[in-house]
Amino acid sequence: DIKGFVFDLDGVITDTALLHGKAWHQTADTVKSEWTPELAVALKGISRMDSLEMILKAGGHENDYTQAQKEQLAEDKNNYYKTLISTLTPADILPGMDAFLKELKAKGYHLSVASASKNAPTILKGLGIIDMFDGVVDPASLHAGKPDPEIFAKGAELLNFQPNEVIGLEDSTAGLKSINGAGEVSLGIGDVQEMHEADINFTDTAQVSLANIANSSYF
Ligand code: B16
Ligand code: MG
Repeated sequence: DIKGFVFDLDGVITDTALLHGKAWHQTADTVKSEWTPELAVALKGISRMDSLEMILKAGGHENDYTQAQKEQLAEDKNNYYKTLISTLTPADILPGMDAFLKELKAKGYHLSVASASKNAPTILKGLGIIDMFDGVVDPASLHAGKPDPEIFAKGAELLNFQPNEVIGLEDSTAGLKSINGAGEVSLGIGDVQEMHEADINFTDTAQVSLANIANSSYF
């Protein structure tokens, strides 16, 4: 029986992927790596320092910066990103997700957040929904980020549920691998081909509801 839901944040509850992209684009320009739509997609769900490494690699610059310089680049990106997320309001919740969260709370499900973002609590407060969650996994506590199963395993642990008692929601392939590796039911939001590893797939957040989940071919 499903008793809880573990949510990714960026791309599932709100579209901060656009804001991450805006900030990383600036970093790519600084280090003279080409910014492409493919790179933007590949960075979804990837931690801050791993994202920076991928941007440096894209331009063949991975050995051009010292560790201290890399930390400075990541800090600059985060400072810019923080100004971008400071304007988030409840209007920035993706279509259908506010109604879905309310439906889950009304039916007594327990909810947690498994986001790679260290800014997750700030974002949830801006969106006005932090009180709906029983827990938020601290990404600083992880040994390995997505696609490792650890973050979604911890999301279920925070709720005191077994992996097969929760549904994990994701928009990234790295995140889906994490959910599947943790032994949870995976719900992928996005392009069918990109999300082919998901147990349940919806192309859009507006389609996510308990009725549509119950009617999906998985159940
Ligand atoms: P921060 P998610 C991820 O969030 C983003 O998708 C990814 O692009 C970002 O680099 C990562 O969080 C770290 O975020 O720099 O704010 O700590 O999709 O796992 O909710
Ligand atoms: Mg995401």
